[in-house]
Amino acid sequence: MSDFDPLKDNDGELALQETKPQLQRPPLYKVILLNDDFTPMDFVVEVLMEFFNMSEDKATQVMLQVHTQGVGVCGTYSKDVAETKVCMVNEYSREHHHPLMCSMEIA
Ligand code: TYC
Repeated sequence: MSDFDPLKDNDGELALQETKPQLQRPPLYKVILLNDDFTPMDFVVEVLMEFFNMSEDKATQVMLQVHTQGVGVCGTYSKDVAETKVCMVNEYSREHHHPLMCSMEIA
């Protein structure tokens, strides 16, 4: 009978197969604003400053990007933070009777 043992490296020692670490970074999400024809520009700038900590200049730049291109990125966050920001912005917009839409997508 053969002495071959697949669990050993056949010099009498146990053969240990190395495994790759299974850790992966949690996915990030982009929070995005969508354009519409009704929300006033200053309201969008205010939202970007209040909820995304942008300077007035940066907020104006992002608002104009959304206005001309249809969509713009407010920031990139973990899933929980992105979900919270989306909810807060949409709730705030509805409270002020504006149709502004904020949503998220995987980065
Ligand atoms: N298009 C809007 C207007 O002309 C302004 C606007 C910009 C609305 C960005 C939404 O996410 C938005 N008043």
